[in-house]
This record gives sequence, structure tokens and C-alpha cells, in this order.
Amino acid sequence: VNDENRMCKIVLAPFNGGQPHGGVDLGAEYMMKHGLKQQIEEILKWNTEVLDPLNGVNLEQLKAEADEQEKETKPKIKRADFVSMANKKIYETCKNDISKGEFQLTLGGDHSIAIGSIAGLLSRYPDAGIIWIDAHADINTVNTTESGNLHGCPVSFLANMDRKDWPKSFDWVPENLLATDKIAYIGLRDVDAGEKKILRDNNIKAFSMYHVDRYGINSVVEQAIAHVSKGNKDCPIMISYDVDAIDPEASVQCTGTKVDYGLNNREALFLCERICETGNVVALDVVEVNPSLGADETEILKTVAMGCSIVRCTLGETLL
Ligand code: Z70
Ligand code: MN
Ligand code: MN
Ligand code: MN
Repeated sequence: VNDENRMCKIVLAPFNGGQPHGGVDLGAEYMMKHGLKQQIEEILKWNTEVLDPLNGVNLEQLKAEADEQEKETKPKIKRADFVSMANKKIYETCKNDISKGEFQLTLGGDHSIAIGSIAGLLSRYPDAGIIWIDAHADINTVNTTESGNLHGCPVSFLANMDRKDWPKSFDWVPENLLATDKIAYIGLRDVDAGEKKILRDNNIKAFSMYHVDRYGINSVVEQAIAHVSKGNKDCPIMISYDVDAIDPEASVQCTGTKVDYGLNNREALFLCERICETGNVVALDVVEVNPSLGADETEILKTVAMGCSIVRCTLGETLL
């Protein structure tokens, strides 16, 4: 790719229907207000274009209608129809409005939006490897989920697990599925029992905080890259980054499911820098930034600024 003409397509995904908290839909807006687009243009010298797949969709109303209806029906999976609709739009935008060679940056929103973003990425790069940075594995199936929140399930949807049991209202399937040997996790420390079994049964590569402590972040990232690349030195790589991977005390207080003892700030950004350095990173999600959960302006600023730093490091800011 010609360095002078690098294009970053910024996909806004202000969606909160995959989990219980309001406010995570504001994550994209806050990162944009923090100057993310200008930073990408002026510091990194990339061209940018904003895509807004949910523009014109009355998200608040659709969510209220879903919740009203589900008060009576009490489905096991919450807001399946709403999550399906939003992700289909995100998927189609990522698939149709981004070309090979352009960077796909998706700003959430909760982590359910990765169903659409990753499905879209896989339409261009079917053999892409996914590095999933999270305190959680987000691989519950419709049968294992205890919460019914779809932000805890995107990986199982992408891999088409338990497809026959999906709610009828989740009415589309990505054309290119995610193979379970093309994902690696970093940062795990709050994984449900059912998820642990899925990780074990499918032999999925997962680095918990134990492995970060045991081997160090450098070795862990190296192993994650090697695993998802499968010996292809040009294997396209996507990072799906849930900011709750990062330690709340270090910087990320404003997220829906805080878990103690996470990545420190340097570990959190180093992994982006190292994956960038491969020259193979083609896409990034930044999700679960929830400005409405901040106790004060400083907490909000720290979380939002970390979201923006993740983007800049992934695009190469700190590489000399
Ligand atoms: C739990 C579930 C989750 C994020 C919480 C939690 C999932 N495993 N993901 N916060 N980002 O509900 O399935
Ligand atoms: Mn998480
Ligand atoms: Mn939990
Ligand atoms: Mn997540």
C-alpha cells in the first residue's frame, strides 16, 4: 500500500442492545469528539472517511419496543431481532463500502457489533486471523449464555456454533465463518464455566492474565500472531479490542463489566504496536467504552483517551 494514500474507513457502531447498560452507544461519539479523526489524519497521515451504517435507524425506539415485548415473552436471548438488524447493517457496510487495502476501524458500541464488523472483514479476507482482546471470551452460545446478553456471544455467532438453536429472529448468517483456529484471545480473566468448556473442546488459543504474567506480553502477542497466521507471513490480522481488557485502576473505569487485575496501560498499547509492526493489520474494533459510567470527567477522559490511543498505536503512531 502506498503510504501517502492510506485510507482508514471509520465505521460508527453506536449500538447498546447487546448488553444491559445505556451509554455504551456514546463510545464512538466521545472518541470522535476527542479528535480521533483528526489524529488519524494529522498525526498518522492517513485519509479517513466516516461510514454510518445505523444512520436513520431509531435505535432508542427499537430497543424500547424490544424490551416492552420481551417483558411478556421473556426470551432466553435478549433483543435478538434488534441485535440481528443492527449487525446486518454493520456487516453490509463493512462488506460493501470498504475495499481491500483500506483499513476497517469500527467504533462501538457494545461487543455484539463485532458480529457485523468481523463478518464484513471476512468477506474481504476469508483467512484473516482475529486477535480478541478482552477480560471475557464472548463465546457463549445461545445454549450456554447465563445472562442472555448477546455481547457475551459474538464469537459463537461468527463461528456458527449451535446454529440450529439460534432465535428465528436472528435471520442472517455471515457468508464467511470464523474458524475456531483463527482466533486467539489475550487478557481473559472472567470466563464462564460453559465458555471454558467451549475453549477446551475446540482447542481455542487463549491467553489469560495468568499467561501475560507467566510469559510476558511480548511472548504472548508473538504466540497469538503466530497462531492466527498459521505460517502465512502475510496473513491479514484483525484486532477486536474490548477496553475492559485493561485494568480499571490503570485507565478504564468507564465500561459496563469492569474486572480487576487486567492489562496495564503499556501492555494494552504494546500489543497494538506489535501487531501493527507485522504490517498485516487490516482492521480494528474498539468497543465497550461507556462514557455514562464515569464518576467524573477525569474518568471519562481517561477511558476515551485510551480508546483513541489503541487506534493510533494500531495504525503505527509509536513505531519509529
Ligand atoms: C458474560 C456473559 C461480557 C463484556 C461482559 C459476560 C460477557 N460472560 N462481555 N462484558 N464485554 O454475559 O455472557
Ligand atoms: Mn469484555
Ligand atoms: Mn462475569
Ligand atoms: Mn467483549
